[in-house]
Amino acid sequence: MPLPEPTTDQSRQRADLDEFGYCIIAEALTQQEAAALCERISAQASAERAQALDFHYPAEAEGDDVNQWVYQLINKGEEFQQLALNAAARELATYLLGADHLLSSLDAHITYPGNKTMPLHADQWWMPQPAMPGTPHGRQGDLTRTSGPYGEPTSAAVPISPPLAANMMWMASDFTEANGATRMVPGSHLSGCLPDPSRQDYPAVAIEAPAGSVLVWEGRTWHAAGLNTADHPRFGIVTYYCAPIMRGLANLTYGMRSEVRDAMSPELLKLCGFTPWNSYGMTDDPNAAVIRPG
Ligand SMILES: O=C(O)CCC(=O)C(=O)O
Repeated sequence: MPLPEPTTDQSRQRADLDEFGYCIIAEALTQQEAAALCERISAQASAERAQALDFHYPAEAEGDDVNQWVYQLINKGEEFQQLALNAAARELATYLLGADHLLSSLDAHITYPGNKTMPLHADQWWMPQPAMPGTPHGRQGDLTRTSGPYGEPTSAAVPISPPLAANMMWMASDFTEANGATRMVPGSHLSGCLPDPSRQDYPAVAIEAPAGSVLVWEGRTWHAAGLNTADHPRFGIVTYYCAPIMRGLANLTYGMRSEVRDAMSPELLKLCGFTPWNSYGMTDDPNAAVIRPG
C-alpha cells in the first residue's frame, strides 16, 4: 500500500492508522487559522525565552537547547483548547482509545534551525510487555525510557499490547523535511517493541504536509522530530490523548489556572480529567460530573 497522504476521508484515515500507525488529516484548519496559531505560539515562545521559562523535553536529543516546548497551552488561549476538542481529532482518539479518553497534554513544539536529531521513540514506552503464563512479568513501576525491549519495526508474530495513547501534531506552519517535519516509521506500531536509540538506520519517513494538516499517530508508533536544516522554524501544536485510566503527561487538573477551569465547558472539564472514570479520579463522589476540590 502507498504511504499515507493528507486526506479528509475518515475511512482512509482509520485504514492508515491500522496499517501504518499514523494518518494525516487534511485541511483541519484554514490557512488563516494556522497562521494565527503560528503567530500566537511564536509570541508565547519568545516571552517564555525572555523570562528564562523556556523548556526542553527529557526525550529531546541530549544537549539540544534549540528546540523549544511551550507547555500547558490549556492556560494560554482558547484557540488551543479548541484544537483538543476538535471533532475530527476526537473521532480518531475515540477510534484508537475508546469514547472515554483524556487529554494527556497540550503543548507546542518548535524546531529551530541548528537543532539536534531527536531519537526515535514510541510514546507508550511505559507499557509492560505481554508475558506467557508462568513466565516472569514486567513491573510497570520499574520501567524507564530506555528499558526496551528494542527490535525491528516489523510486525510481531506474538500478541502485543494495544494503543493506550494517541498523539496529534497540528501543523501551524508547513512541515517539510528541511524544517524538521516529524519522522515516522511506518508499521512500527505492530512490532511490539521500541527503537534502539543508538541506531540511525530505521526506515523513518519525514511527514511533509501544508499548514492546517494534522499528523495523527498512536502510542506504539516510532517517531521523532526531524533535523531542521532550513532557515526558519517549524511550529507544531501537540494534542496528546490517553486512555482514561492513565496518568497524563501533564498534570492538567493541578496546573490549570482556576479562572481557566471556571470558564470551561463540561466537555472540556471531562476531557481534562475532572470527571471520575468508573470511580477512578474521584475526590468524594465516584459519580460526580465534576470532582470537588479541597
Ligand atoms: O515535534 C515533533 O515532530 C515530534 C514530537 C514528539 O516526538 C512527541 O510529541 O512525542
